[in-house]
Amino acid sequence: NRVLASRGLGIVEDPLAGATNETGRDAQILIVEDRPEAAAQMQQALAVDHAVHVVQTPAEALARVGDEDFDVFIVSLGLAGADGLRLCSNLRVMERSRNAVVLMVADESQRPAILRGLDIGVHDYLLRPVEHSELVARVRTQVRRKRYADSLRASVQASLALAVLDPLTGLYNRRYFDGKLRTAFTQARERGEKLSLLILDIDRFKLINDTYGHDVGDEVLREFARRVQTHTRGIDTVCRYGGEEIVVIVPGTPLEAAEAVAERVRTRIEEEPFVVPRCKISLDVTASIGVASLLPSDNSVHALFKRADRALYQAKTEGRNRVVV
Ligand code: GH3
Ligand code: MG
Ligand code: MG
Ligand code: MG
Repeated sequence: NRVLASRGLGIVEDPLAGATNETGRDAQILIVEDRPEAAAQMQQALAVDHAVHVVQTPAEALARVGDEDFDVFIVSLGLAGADGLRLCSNLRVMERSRNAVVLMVADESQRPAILRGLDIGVHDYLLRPVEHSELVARVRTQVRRKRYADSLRASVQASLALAVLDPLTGLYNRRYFDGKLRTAFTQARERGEKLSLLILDIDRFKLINDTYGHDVGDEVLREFARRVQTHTRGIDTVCRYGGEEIVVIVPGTPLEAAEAVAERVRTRIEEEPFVVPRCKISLDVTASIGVASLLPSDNSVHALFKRADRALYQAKTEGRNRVVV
């Protein structure tokens, strides 16, 4: 595979490389057509290349979308007593189908509806009587285009994830933390909400590395990350700040409640030994935690961060394995 670029986000493979030999076959297709003969003809033409399903009403189509992923929808604009165009519009915006291909089948007399369809993002249309080879070719082209778009989307998402995640622990990295803390700070100020920050640091971690080796140290870091993540809430942001330091942004939470969170996390680390299965060792690990909350006098995130860092330093000097606010 050709390599496109490496911009500090890891190597991004060229998504076009796959698209060029994409055949546009083996798609999941749903035909929405209430004229049995027309439906059967389209199904027959497309079944050579694809898996083809047929329903008769928009309601049936929407029910199927809830359960299955389709690549292509072929919607008749001449459904008796039902609005095919509205279905097209729904399919284009619904989470489950918005990346799928939508094609319309219409009569020449329905030009205005076709134009409206194209305007709301329907990909293409076919005029009745539908010509088999044209149907097959248009579907194939759209499937190829969709797969290219899918691979682009996937590689963009992968790059974005790489840019904000720490590879060892899977937590957010410091780059992400810096931006997120600024945003949380601004929001809390604007809305008059509470905001707290935890800084956690493993006690005597260097000793673990020195005694058992760096690999065991890495395993301990992963387990540390897992426990902090598990014992905080979904809306809290857990990031690996540096070596064996984790920071947690705790929005909407005053100092006393943040202290309770910190105490719970500290206990969960202390009370269960860390097991490294590969080496059959079980280690007693503890961590020190500094906690701080936003004050009206804080001019920037630095003031908040500094207080939490000082609290952590105090926890270390007072004997470790403790929470200081
Ligand atoms: P304290 O209780 O004062 O925090 O003592 P400590 O030994 O934990 O503190 P110190 O900052 O002296 O040591 C941190 C160690 O963390 C030193 C560094 O080699 C190690 N470290 C940093 N990143 C990693 C990593 O990704 N993997 C491993 N295994 N070790 C790491
Ligand atoms: Mg240290
Ligand atoms: Mg440490
Ligand atoms: Mg440290």
